[in-house]
Amino acid sequence: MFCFQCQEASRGKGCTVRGVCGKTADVANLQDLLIYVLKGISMYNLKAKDNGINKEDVDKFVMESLFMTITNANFARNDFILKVKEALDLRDKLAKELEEKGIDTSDITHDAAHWKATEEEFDKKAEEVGVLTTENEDVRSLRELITYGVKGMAAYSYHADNLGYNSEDIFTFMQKALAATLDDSLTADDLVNLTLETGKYGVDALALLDKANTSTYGNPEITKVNIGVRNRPGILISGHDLKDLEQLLEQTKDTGVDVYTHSEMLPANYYPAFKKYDHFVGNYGNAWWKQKEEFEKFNGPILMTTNCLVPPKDSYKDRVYAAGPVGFDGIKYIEEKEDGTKDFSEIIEHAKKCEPPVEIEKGEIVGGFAHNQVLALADKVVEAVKSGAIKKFFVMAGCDGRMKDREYYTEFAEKLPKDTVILTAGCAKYRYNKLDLGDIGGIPRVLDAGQCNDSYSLAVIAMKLKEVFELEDINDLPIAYNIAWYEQKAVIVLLALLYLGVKNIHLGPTLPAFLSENVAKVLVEKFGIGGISEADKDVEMFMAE
Ligand code: FSO
Ligand code: SF4
Repeated sequence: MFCFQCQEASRGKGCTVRGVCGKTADVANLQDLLIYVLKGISMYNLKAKDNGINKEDVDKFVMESLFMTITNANFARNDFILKVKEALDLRDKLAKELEEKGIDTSDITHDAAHWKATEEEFDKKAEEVGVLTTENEDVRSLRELITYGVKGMAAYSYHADNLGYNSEDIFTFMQKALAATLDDSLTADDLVNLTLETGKYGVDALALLDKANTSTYGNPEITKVNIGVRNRPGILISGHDLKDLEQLLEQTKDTGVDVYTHSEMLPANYYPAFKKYDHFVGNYGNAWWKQKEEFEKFNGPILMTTNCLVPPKDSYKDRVYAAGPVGFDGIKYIEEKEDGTKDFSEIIEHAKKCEPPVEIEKGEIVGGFAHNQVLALADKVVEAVKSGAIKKFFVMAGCDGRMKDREYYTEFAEKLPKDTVILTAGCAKYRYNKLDLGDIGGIPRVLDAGQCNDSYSLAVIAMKLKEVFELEDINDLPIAYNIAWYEQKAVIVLLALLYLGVKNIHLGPTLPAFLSENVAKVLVEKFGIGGISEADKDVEMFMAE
């Protein structure tokens, strides 16, 4: 195996024996193989699209399969074996259909579009199609940067699609980008351009998900979220899928079972539509990487709707349920029914037999500062900037992770001058959302917009402020970007911000292992991308900018 798609890539280079995330070598290889078939499918499906044939089932298959390969989503060998088989069938069916329609596919010659193997041969084939098969380091770097961006785009498109919002343009782009990563005629410059285009479609995907979420559940509003517990059994729901949460809340009504959010599901508490449920208690625990201790203490069943799953301990494994792209050998999977709904009754019955959660924290945290809410406060915010009460905003969106060097973000937040405000989104927030950082004239110093996709909200806020202050360039605003990344959704968020023209983003705790020296240089020269050093020094550096 060779995998370097996330921030925790071993030794900052890549995992080669087993993933730091817990992914086994055979699963890593099968993920590569699945991506490889998806590229073959894309070649045919783009041809179909060129000829006016639109196959939504293929679009969705590609999107869902991409999502399964994201870090910490699916660790189950069998899920990937089945998916690769399905993918090969789909690819060959598509090729046949085109042939029957008299569409010339003779220019589709790549092995990804033609290879065949029995299930027993999958592992061997998988070893031949991994990341390292692209020998040129820079081309490999760009190809993977694009692929990871597309994985992130697929994840966000998946949630929007669950709520009935999708875009053919986004589907087509994902496949165009996938196919392009096997096109040897493309130069490094072509791939740089494709990377920027990935950012453009990233913006579209984020905007679509924002529309899906807010049209379905209302605009997030300032909310105090309880982080303590009640004395009834509970179900803990994690991941990012709001539709799953809605169904769980509906199905747990009047059952005597409470529902708590975990990690990236916390922002669900900010949506008006979920406030009507009395048994929706609040949030339990912290960012994904603390789940081993926290799931143990929760006592009740846990529903993982997306990543980030940490390989569960035997002591609570029987309480973990998977849905959507998630998978792990030996945990129960809740299938989606034909009509698109899910039946969570098994989890609810399980919960009834469990003890209530052990209290690990008490009190409340405040969030709900997505674009609509912040813009409703715009007068107050603008006034605070004009009067000098707020000197600078710090966008500290992104992800958290288990590495010790992420303590930097807590320290950085603590050391920021009192006249600064942190704008956050994603699980990165758990490094500072429980600190007492105070407020500025009633505006809290940590404004949480929501999940990692709600980083889009922060960009909307920035664009609005640019308008209000009548500035030419978004970079003239008093906003600095100190972003923490972990997995591939953060890659699409980063590419989206670059597409929107944001410069001088600092990325940490380390730069991606998949950026070659030359590709990193392009990002530095074109966009002023930088790393981080020490909290003290960085606070000083940012404040002087
Ligand atoms: Fe975090 Fe995990 Fe939301 Fe990611 S829970 S790390 S970028 O999945 O998607 O922020
Ligand atoms: Fe390693 Fe990250 Fe890949 Fe897991 S996802 S194998 S931790 S690089």
